Parts: sequence; C-alpha cells; structure tokens
Amino acid sequence: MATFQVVTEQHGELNCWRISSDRAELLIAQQGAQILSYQRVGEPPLLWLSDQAIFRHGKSVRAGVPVCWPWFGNLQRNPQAVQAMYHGEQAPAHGLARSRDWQLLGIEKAGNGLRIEFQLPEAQGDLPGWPHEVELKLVVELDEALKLNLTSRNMGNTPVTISQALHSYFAVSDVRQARVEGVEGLGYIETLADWEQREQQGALAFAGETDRIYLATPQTLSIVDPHWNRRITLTSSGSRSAVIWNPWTERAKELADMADDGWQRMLCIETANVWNDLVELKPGASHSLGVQIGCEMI
Ligand code: TA6
Repeated sequence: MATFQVVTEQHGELNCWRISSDRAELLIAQQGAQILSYQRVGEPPLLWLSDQAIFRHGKSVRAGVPVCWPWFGNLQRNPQAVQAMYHGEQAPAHGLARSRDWQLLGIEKAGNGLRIEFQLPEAQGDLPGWPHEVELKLVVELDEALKLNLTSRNMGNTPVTISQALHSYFAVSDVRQARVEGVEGLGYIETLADWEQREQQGALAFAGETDRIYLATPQTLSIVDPHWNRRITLTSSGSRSAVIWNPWTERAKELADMADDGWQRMLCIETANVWNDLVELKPGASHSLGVQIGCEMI
C-alpha cells in the first residue's frame, strides 16, 4: 500500500493541504474544496495552476478544478428553472460554491489510494439568495488516477434544479499543438457567436479563443499532447455535456490572474450538467457528477 503525507499550507489567504505519495502530489484549498494542482512524480503537471494565481478569500483561484454549483457560468444564460432557484441580487459567475470555505470531513486510505471528503454545510439552506436544502459533498480519490465526485442530495420538500461543472484546467505543452478527441460529430453551442448551435467536424484543435458547450457527450474525452507525448483521459459519469475553454491572446490579457501568454499552457474541459443536461432533484433524490482523470504516454 502506498504511503501518503499530508501537510497543511497557507497560500495567500487560503488554507490548503498538500498531499503527496511516492507517485503523485495534490494541492487542495479549503475554499471551494478546490484542487489547485495535481502532478505525477517525474511528469509535467496534469492540472494547471496559473503562474499569476491570486489566493484570496471570496475569489476562485485560476487553477485546478473549481466547482461550479448550483449554476454554471452566467446565471442569465441558464434555463429558467435554474434561474428561478436564485433570489439574490447580483448572481456571481459559476455559482456560489467555488468561493466559500468547505468543511474537510476526512482524509483516509482506501485500497491502494487515498479518499478525501468535503462538504459545503451552507448548501443546506444558508447560501445567500439560494434558500434550498441540499447536502453537497465532493469526494476526491487519488490512486493511479484522480477521481472527483460531486454529489447533491435534495434534503428539502420541494424540487431543486441546478446546473454545474467540474471546471478542470489541464496543463498542456502548447495548446496550439494539442487536440481534444471524443467530440467528433457532436453538436455544440458556440457561445462566442451568439450561442449558435453547430456541429463539430473532426477532433477539436485550437486556433483562437474557444468557449463551447458540447452536447450529448460520450463518457470519454481525451487530450492528445504530442509534444509531451501523452494522452490525458477524462472519464465522466452523471454528465452528458462538457464545456471546452481557452481564452487565447486578448481574453488572457484581461484576466488579472493569468500571464499574458498563460493561455498557451492550459485548456479547460469541464465535465458538466449544463444547457439541456440539467439536474432536477426531487425531494430526497441525489445526483453525482464525476470525472476520472488518467494519463498515458503515447
Ligand atoms: O467555462 C468557460 C467560462 O465560463 C468562460 O466563459 C470563462 O469566462 C471561464 O469560464 C472562466 O470564468 P471565471 O469566472 O473563472 O473567470
């Protein structure tokens, strides 16, 4: 059985845990239960952490896997059923969970790996403007692969509708050389062209700003990185939609927490429940959104 070391660290204003074994290292922040980095020993990072990341309370870090919940993106772009759940003023982008402190329920050995469990207690009726009672848990498992599972259980008496995403930032040698496989032939929403519906021809290569919602996604998507000779594989569960994002040159310059050339070294594939792939939770019902991130040399 592998041995693990857990060290608490402070990054700016954020409490974090650095978890390492002889095979991999993971950095997780209490805010947002956000994985900030993940790297296997002797390999380039799998998840990307911005060189100019800002570690501040109330602001999601540009890194790793922010949890977007109970809505994804701009609330006004969500279906009415998701919008109707929120009664607050300004709705923050990507929901309420990524910028709040979660509670660490435990870190324990599981099989050959490690299991880390977080909960967002405020989701049970105490989120500002969102008066619903949902037990929200994130389980992170680290063994050969990295697994994330976000479970929402409706503890209230009325139905709850959410959109959500595991907004994963992947590290690549150069996004202009990388491609995403598994999207061939899928319908997608081109959010940069007035949310027009289009069809993907072939694998996705990056040649400009990209911000697309892919629909009816298969279980497996992968990132082929020829320069680093590797294929990152995402195996999802509880999801039939994915968002793929790269800000490219001009948008990156507008982001204070990304170097002007930071866009070259990252791309986001966000395992999601968005658009017509919403989650409707009847009282007592639960839903799990999961992704397993693996990697092989090619
Ligand atoms: O998932 C894509 C997206 O919604 C983009 O539109 C882009 O704005 C990105 O997320 C990052 O959002 P953030 O609020 O973290 O700056």
